[in-house]
Amino acid sequence: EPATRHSGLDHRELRAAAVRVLLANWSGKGTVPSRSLYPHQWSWDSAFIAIGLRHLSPRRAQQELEWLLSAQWADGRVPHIAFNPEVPADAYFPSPDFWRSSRAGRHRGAPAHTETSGIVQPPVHALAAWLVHRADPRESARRGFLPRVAARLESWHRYLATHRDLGGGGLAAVLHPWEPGLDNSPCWDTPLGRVTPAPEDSYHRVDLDHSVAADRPTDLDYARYVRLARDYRDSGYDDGAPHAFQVEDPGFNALLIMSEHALAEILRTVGENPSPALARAERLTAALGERLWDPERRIFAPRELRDDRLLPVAGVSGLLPLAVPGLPRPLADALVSTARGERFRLGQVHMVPSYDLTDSQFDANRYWRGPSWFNTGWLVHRGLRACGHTAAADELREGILHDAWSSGFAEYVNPLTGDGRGIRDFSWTAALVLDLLA
Ligand code: 9WN
Repeated sequence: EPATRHSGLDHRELRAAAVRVLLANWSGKGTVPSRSLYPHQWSWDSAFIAIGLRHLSPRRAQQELEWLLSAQWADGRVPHIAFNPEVPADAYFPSPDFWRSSRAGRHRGAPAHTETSGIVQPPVHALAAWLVHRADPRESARRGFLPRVAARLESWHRYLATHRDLGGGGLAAVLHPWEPGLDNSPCWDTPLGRVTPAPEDSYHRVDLDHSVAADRPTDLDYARYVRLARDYRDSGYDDGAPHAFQVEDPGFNALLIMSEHALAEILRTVGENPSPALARAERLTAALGERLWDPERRIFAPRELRDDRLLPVAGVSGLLPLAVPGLPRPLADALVSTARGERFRLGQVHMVPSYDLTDSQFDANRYWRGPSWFNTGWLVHRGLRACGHTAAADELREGILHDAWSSGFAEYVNPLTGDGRGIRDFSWTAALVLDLLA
């Protein structure tokens, strides 16, 4: 019996429990990913959370996105964290006094009224905004939701298309492993390995006060994360400055393409010209195929810009283009067969492992080095459904719901056993469950 075949799950009970998680994590203006480990607002978390919240309260889902977008910088970047000033500074590291956005980011138009980080996360926001609008178009129109967010989303995408096209090939680059959201994935081991670690006595890892060390990135990873973030800050968050870490990630770009299509719908709905968003989507899709397809592993792979080469790795972000509208059929078919093959064993393990099961760097428990996460599972599910793989999509959906329930809405699970890892009552786990149940 495959590990993912389940029965007897009470969907009403599951929905009620997911709602309780989201209500408990609502901070008044946005939702924290976790009360303990992540007590501020995170960028891509809020997008996934809004996708779930729309089934509970379309208005709250709109507010979630509006609040995040109010932390946007004038250069267009949406910061990966919007800090809540009411939360003590030592509750999360790196804190506002590390990022110093209102001072160090002044020349890039960081807001003066609020503190944020200076890096970004995957652009899921326009997709989320469109899905939130569609959940209740009347409430959306009444509040003028789309007109409120359209210009901000357009400027966010323009920032990525211009300031972040560091490779010159039409894709957005990430400058820090926190940016693609898959922090310690083995995908980054080679480029990150070149970064000189910051002295470990120069900061304190608050994350280890809330989570098991074996489930989290190592101290050496953190020392390098700190170095990269400090250097970027000290350049005044200048995308044109030299960067020790510069990678084009397939997941980040796939989400950007999905969001460009959503933005085109948003622009059409508010009576504006959708062509710029559609043109960017087309260019990005072509560049994704030209620059990131690995014909040997039959998956999309990250391109390291320093040496201009594809990294020989298979991570879950390489499967996410499955959800890109209009991905050429042969590529979509190849991705499905890779997902079903020995590297990810879709249908035989719990959800979708974050990294290649056959690689020596796979670790079933440590964060993004192997565990299955609910947001990437949701995205692969969306891709399977869009490509007409209905039975596989249904099976993955059941698996996601079951794993969320049995793990208490864990942050991630061991793909081989389904055991919850990281913290519990994690917001996007609950939100995406609500979406799958709707
Ligand atoms: C750093 C909030 C975030 C997620 C990321 C996840 C983790 C932060 C951390 O938590 O990253 O941004 O402190 O480890 O990797 O995807 O957005 O849930």
